Amino acid sequence: MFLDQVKVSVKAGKGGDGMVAFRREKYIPDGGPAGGDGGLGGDVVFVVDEGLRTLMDFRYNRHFRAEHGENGMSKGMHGRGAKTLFVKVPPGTIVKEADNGRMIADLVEHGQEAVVARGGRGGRGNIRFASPRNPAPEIAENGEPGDELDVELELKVLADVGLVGFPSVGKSTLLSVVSQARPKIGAYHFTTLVPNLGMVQTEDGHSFVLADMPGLIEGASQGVGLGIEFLRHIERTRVLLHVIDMSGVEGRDPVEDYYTINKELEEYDLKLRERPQIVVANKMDMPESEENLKKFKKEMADAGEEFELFEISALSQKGLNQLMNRTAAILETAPQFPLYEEETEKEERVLYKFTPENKEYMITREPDGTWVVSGDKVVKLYQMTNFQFDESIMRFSRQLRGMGIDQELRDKGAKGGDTVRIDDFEFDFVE
Ligand SMILES: Nc1nc2c(ncn2[C@@H]2O[C@H](COP(=O)(O)OP(=O)(O)OP(=O)(O)O)[C@@H](O)[C@H]2O)c(=O)[nH]1
Ligand SMILES: [Mg+2]
Repeated sequence: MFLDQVKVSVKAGKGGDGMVAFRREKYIPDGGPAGGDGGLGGDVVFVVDEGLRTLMDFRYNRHFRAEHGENGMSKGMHGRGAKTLFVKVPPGTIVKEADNGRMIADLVEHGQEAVVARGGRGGRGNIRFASPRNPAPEIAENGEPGDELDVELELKVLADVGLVGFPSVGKSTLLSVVSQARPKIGAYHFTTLVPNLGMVQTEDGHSFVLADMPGLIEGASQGVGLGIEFLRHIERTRVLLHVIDMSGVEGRDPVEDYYTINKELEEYDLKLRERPQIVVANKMDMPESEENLKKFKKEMADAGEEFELFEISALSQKGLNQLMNRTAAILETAPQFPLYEEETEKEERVLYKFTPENKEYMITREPDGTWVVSGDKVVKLYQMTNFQFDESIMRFSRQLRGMGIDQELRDKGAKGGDTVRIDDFEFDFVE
């Protein structure tokens, strides 16, 4: 199966907790604070690896967690920062926030990186809270939580090789026998309605993406049949495999087919005729094919048409290796297009840095009368408070007051003794 969309969850590391420590004995107040800061939590960074062509690796691995920063230590020692977690993605990967579809990054070039989840900063140790008025504070912050989010990865694949030809010549059949792709195959025209992609692995160790296109007919470039829609996809491929039904079972003439398809390609875009093209004589298992091929070769030679031709039978899987090896070899030297030729102009390609929304708090009331204070900033303050120390708790309540939360609670009618909840923490409101 060709995986071109996958949802993964990422979680950056939490910062290490700051430490409360004193130089000598804890109960000798002038010992001086000696608790170090926590280290930075690890970021989760997506990086493009040109060796990857699919999102296959994400099939069984969808959770990415960076490590936490190390806690601060006594004697003023800081905790170590955690390593960045690098997640490799193929070129052409678009990263979006799963919740709202917001684009985080459009990863195109080898080595390009995007920070998808940022690690939390380390909590400050008590050294940092010392002041002339409070020379031995029992205050330390816990580490900041790392970003946590689900992201949608989408691969905008650009096929390297495109299969073109009349309907029912066997394009989908060919794709199905050289790759894991399982396109619909049918004895009627226009079985294929949208391009199908498959990864081809040649026996000599090369790989490329092969696209099976809907059938072309005369007038396709003018919009006849399924027309222009997918000619755009063909335009992005670097090598064309022109599949011709040599059996003539449908009553068409292979020579005419050859000219008709090339005329349509040319009328759509002249450049398509310059693209390397291999002629694939298919259905060679049929009795009439041999004779038709002889005639085809002769007429082409007489007309001075030059191309490489491979005889195959997609149905009985004959001649496939030679064709695929040669295709891979041509690809090696075929011109490279800049990825996303057209889109580059339309969409601006920025590297989005992930910034969690810093919403201010919100106060709501539950049916049982509990006041609930929510919002990223408040919850973060709570999580970063070390509740083992009264001084730390007092600092927390000062911060809430500073944000105007006490006042707003009062304005909304909160009375002394009412329950207030922040995250999973409940306390009494004090007037
Ligand atoms: N005898 C024979 N039949 C073949 C061969 N390859 C494909 N077919 C048959 O030809 C018919 C059409 O095959 P598809 O692979 O669906 O053809 P297509 O080119 O993808 O057709 P569209 O999607 O309609 O454009 C099916 O009935 C296949 O079984 C072959 O090598 N030999
Ligand atoms: Mg098909």
